[in-house]
Amino acid sequence: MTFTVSTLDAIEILDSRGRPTLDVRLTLADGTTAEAGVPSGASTGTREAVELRDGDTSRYNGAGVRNACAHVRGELAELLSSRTWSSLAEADAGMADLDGTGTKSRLGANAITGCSLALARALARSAGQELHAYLAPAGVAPRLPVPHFNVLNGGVHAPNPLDFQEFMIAPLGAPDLPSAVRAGAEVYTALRKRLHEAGHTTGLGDEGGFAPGLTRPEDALRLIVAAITDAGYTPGREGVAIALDPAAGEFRQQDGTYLVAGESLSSGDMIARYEQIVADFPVWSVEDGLGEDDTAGWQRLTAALGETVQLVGDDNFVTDASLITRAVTDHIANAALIKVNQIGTVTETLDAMAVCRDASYAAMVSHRSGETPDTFIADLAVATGCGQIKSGAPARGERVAKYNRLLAIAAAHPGLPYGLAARPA
Ligand code: 2PG
Ligand code: MG
Repeated sequence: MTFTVSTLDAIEILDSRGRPTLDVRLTLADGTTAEAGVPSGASTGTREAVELRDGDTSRYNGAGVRNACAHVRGELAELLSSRTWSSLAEADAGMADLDGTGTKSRLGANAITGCSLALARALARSAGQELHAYLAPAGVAPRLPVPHFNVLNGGVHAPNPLDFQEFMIAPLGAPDLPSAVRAGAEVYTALRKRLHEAGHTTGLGDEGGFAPGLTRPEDALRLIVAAITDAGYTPGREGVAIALDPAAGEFRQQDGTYLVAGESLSSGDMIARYEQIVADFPVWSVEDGLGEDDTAGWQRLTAALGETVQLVGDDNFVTDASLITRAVTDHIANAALIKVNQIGTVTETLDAMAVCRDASYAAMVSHRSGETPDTFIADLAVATGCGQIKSGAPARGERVAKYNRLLAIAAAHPGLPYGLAARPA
């Protein structure tokens, strides 16, 4: 299906952290319109596509995105309306070429991401398809993903002393998506009660999880296991399991050691710590367990735990098909986190997910810590059949918007399977 863009515009809006981001609006020549809100991360990999921020310290401490908006309505609008395109992939490649930097830093990865998301949405509408149906790659069976609810926040997402960034609950044993959402919300409520009774604050971090003044990750895990039981669920893969994103790059020191609860740990010590954690707690998945450049550590971690635990690369893979391809050769991790704005276009994101499928690596579609109510990632997760999504707590509007979109898809398509994608042997 060929198409032409007739108008493209963007305005500066606020994300869930109160920082500026873009809302992109696009019209196709056939009159179809679509919008997209652009997410923004706080714990970022060094090889991520680069957001364009104005740097004008008289506005939003320099974080304004007026220049990125100007590029949307300027160069990007000019490009997309200049000709007829044969596919989203062609238009995405055209935007990356126009930027010309390889990191999308000239026009802004935030500007290009917004255009790509809005264009994909418009093309789906124009074809009369739901977004997940439009995005589904040929030969891939769609599936409702296991939601990974981030119920306890630390690291750079919360002002508490907890070094690990995300403690998620994953209802792997739920029979269907509505039951999984219910389990997530019930455990979240039970955790609030536990924390309150133990005298901890129940204030929230950036992704809607509680941010108590805990220090040791094991103490957080103990409370979460208790909350799972309190809510009437079985802790573990047959019921509600736990997934961690320590985001270890954020507490890796100059000398290569990791500072956890005031203790300085080598890569080897960290691996031993994870081995103990997975022995003691129902942790089924660990993301960014080590820093992005700790390649030898990642190889040892994968050798030690890769057979039994899902090991997800985020900061080291940045949704980049070539980096994931290299990691497969290097025996690093067995899964990739997937964020559209980390690489900058929908097409490159689908490419990264295709690499995962070919290599039998799992893939988990992810929100960012700075979000808008945009629900694109819910459709992306269903379309690609990857079986996993993380979108923060089962609370706060910008987080639950994605889970609620999944509930709507589930209701409209009762035949869609739910759960982890089967990993080919
Ligand atoms: C992560 C993400 C999302 P941020 O590290 O996985 O949870 O955080 O968006 O801050 O990079
Ligand atoms: Mg991460």
